[in-house]
Amino acid sequence: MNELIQKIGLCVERGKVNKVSPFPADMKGLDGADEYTRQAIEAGVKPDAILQACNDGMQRIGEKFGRNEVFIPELLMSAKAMHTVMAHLKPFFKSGSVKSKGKFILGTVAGDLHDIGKNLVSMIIEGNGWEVIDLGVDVKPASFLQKIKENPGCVVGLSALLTTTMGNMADTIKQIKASYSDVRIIVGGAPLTENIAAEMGADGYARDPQNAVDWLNAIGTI
Ligand code: B1M
Repeated sequence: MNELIQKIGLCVERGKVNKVSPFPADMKGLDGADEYTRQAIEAGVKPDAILQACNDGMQRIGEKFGRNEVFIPELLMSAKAMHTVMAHLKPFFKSGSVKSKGKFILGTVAGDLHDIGKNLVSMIIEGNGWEVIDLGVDVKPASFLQKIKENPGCVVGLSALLTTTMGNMADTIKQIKASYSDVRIIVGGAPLTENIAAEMGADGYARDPQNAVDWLNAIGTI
């Protein structure tokens, strides 16, 4: 089992999506994230352990990127491999029988294209009984405002992965609060801290999806 988990992490790190994928050249013809995840699930490996391996793989490729050892195309392939794994994990985080606890409008803020963390947050919050309205990436304040208008009583979640887009997050919060002062907003993403979130005027900060679920369940809505 451990071996399978390690292989999944390696496939994410190296951007090996599946067996037919020719990238990376030294892994051509070998199983990829797709096949190993299937095998791991069949072998009874816990989805949490698979997710952790993926996060570790992303962490390693991120560090390589930071050291200029890999470039954007490699990052994109890693993201693709991780999306492939997440597609397998999604059913495990979904529980259809739970009555909706409320509506959660989620998006990565304007100027920011990172969506892996946001998608994890989406899956896990949905799995905990919230109706998630995922607006995607590079979401302008006007799009959040429109969805809030259409969904009274909703809670909003904002994600940002770049220090340069944290300003857009602050601006989004300011615009939402100016029009809908009652709407509660939780933020998350690698460059944020609890203090930064508070300075931006967010009501909550979550360092990971479970943290966000705990916060949402604590505040409740409808
Ligand atoms: Co980019 N990127 N990237 N990137 N990228 C980082 C973030 C970076 C740290 C890499 C580095 O330099 N070491 C760096 C940011 C530096 C900074 O600003 N501090 C960086 C950079 C610089 C860039 C570009 C500017 C590169 C360039 O073009 N020169 C560019 C920007 C594009 C843009 O957005 N406008 C860019 C592009 C990309 C790709 C498109 C190639 C790709 C994204 C693909 C995709 O998402 N579909 C990419 C990737 C993959 C990364 C790294 C390697 C991995 C990010 C990731 O998915 N992590 C990343 C380095 C790293 O993180 N080690 C890096 C896994 C994910 C599960 O974690 O997203 O942190 P994370 O989410 C966590 C928590 O943060 C939290 O929960 C998640 C699960 O635990 N969380 C929330 C997130 N949102 C939340 C919301 C919540 C609650 C919790 O409530 C609402």
